[in-house]
Amino acid sequence: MTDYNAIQETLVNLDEARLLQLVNDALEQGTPAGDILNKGLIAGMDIVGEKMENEDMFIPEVLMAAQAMGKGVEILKPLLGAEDTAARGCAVIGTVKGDLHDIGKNLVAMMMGSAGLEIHNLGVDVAPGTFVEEVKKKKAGIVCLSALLTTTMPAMRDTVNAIVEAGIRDQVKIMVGGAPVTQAFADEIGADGYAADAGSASKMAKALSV
Ligand code: B1M
Repeated sequence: MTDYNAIQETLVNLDEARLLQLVNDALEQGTPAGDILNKGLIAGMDIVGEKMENEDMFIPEVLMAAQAMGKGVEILKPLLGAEDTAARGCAVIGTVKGDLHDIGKNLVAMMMGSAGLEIHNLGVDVAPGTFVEEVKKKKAGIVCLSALLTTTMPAMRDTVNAIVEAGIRDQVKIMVGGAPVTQAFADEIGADGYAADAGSASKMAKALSV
């Protein structure tokens, strides 16, 4: 049986080589990739977050944990949620202005991609105007905004406003998500959808793109 605690502890202890070994071992044992991701890596990252908050871990260490998690996700990627390959529509995704967190956003992008959407990942610290330009350029039907900081949530509102001001609001559905974001906030800023995790974000994008 897969020892999820061991995966979490190894991530927190920044032992990347051992972490990747445990991820591979778990796959060999037949553990579903989604369980390794959610019960191992994401749960481990939550502990890193608590330690960061309590000042038991500092930015360089958190970055190392994030890198190790990224490599673990790379191993799981081909096995996560592959569905069909026919493009269902085009989505632009990015982390909003001022925010550098990208692990969750990249997971959302990956799940949407494997659900058949054509994804244009704009990266982090994306200005409202850049979202507008890319939606126009790619003729995207969905724009996905991620924020991990309470201080960058207003940049989501700014982005929605920029989309309205650019006169393209009726051409694009807006989805928002990230740990501090809620359905109430999504409603308040006029987004079309909110999803709490990558799996539900992918389902919602499929629903919005039909
Ligand atoms: Co930051 N950080 N961080 N950090 N960091 C948090 C978010 C924090 C909660 C930690 C804490 O104090 N407990 C806290 C935010 C507090 C708040 O605002 N409420 C925090 C802080 C304060 C900061 C800094 C300000 C610290 C400082 O400098 N003093 C700083 C800000 C930098 C900036 O962005 N301008 C900072 C920096 C960093 C690092 C660079 C070191 C690193 C990021 C590296 C990277 O991303 N490449 C980092 C990390 C790793 C974290 C924690 C530990 C982990 C985040 C993560 O990757 N989680 C985080 C604590 C935590 O979350 N427990 C923390 C795993 C990931 C899979 O989950 O991103 O939530 P998540 O994504 C989920 C869902 O949210 C959802 O789906 C994903 C998968 O299921 N989702 C969407 C995400 N986007 C979505 C979009 C959607 C739908 C769903 O639709 C479009």
